[in-house]
Amino acid sequence: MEKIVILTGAGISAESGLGTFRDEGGLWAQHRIEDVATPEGFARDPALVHRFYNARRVQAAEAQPNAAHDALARLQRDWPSEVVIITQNVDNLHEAGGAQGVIHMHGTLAGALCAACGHRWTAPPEMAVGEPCPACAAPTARPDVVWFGEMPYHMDAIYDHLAGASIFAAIGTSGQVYPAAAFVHEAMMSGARTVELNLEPSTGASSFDEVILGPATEAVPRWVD
Ligand code: BJW
Repeated sequence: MEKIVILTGAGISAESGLGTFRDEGGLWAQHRIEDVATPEGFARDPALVHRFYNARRVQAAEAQPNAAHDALARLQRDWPSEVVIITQNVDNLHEAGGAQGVIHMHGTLAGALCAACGHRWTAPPEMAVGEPCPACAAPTARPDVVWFGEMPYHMDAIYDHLAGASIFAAIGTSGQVYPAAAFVHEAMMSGARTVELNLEPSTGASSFDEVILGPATEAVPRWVD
């Protein structure tokens, strides 16, 4: 059966009101990556990191899926082939829009993770420093997200999907963060047709067979329908 593999990034949630990372005024213009998105930053100042993710958890809880999330869920429902959605996003807007089986390669704001024993549980709206792990009681609860220098989640399943892809689409991602930035090459090697949908051409745009420019809420429904 034909398989469509879709990789999404922060740009698909931008029109739902969630900030991207690298656009002008984005999250990385306001926060130092080393401070809030590395294990070393968390070890240095866990309170700062919790404040950063607590604020984003509140914003994400208030956000609604947009026409691009809805269109991908529709594609999954209606297209007579397998449609796999891999997201780098830590929000749950694909699921809220009705998508199934979404692969969260950079984790999710909804999750808490014990840095000591690896136990996972549902994050409270506000995480605090020193919160005990429900499994081992260590005071090492952290957001269940993937920081720089850590291994993204579900990589074996992702590479299996890319190896079987007939179509690969990257939506709203700048192509600056690996390993996601290299998925287009994996898909190409599997013989997939590759397409980028973005507001502006990404760093790796020249690697794609086709580039469709425009806001996700317009470009994605047009591509799907
Ligand atoms: C719109 C739009 C609209 C706007 N409509 N579009 C040197 C060379 C190569 C690699 C490395 C290197 N040094 C270090 C590395 C590895 C490192 C890395 O990639 N660093 C680079 C900076 C160079 N990567 C890692 O450490 C990763 N782990 C790893 O590599 O493990 C080893 C390994 C090896 C081999 C195989 C497998 C593993 C981990 C990376 C973790 C990234 N974590 C973050 C934070 C997650 C939690 C959180 O959300 O806070 O993930 S960083 C941040 O960037 C977040 C995102 O998921 C990720 C990607 O960002 P994204 O989604 O692309 O957003 P933006 O803002 O960059 O782009 C937005 C796009 O949308 C733009 O293109 C806009 O045009 C567009 N847009 N509005 C359509 N309305």
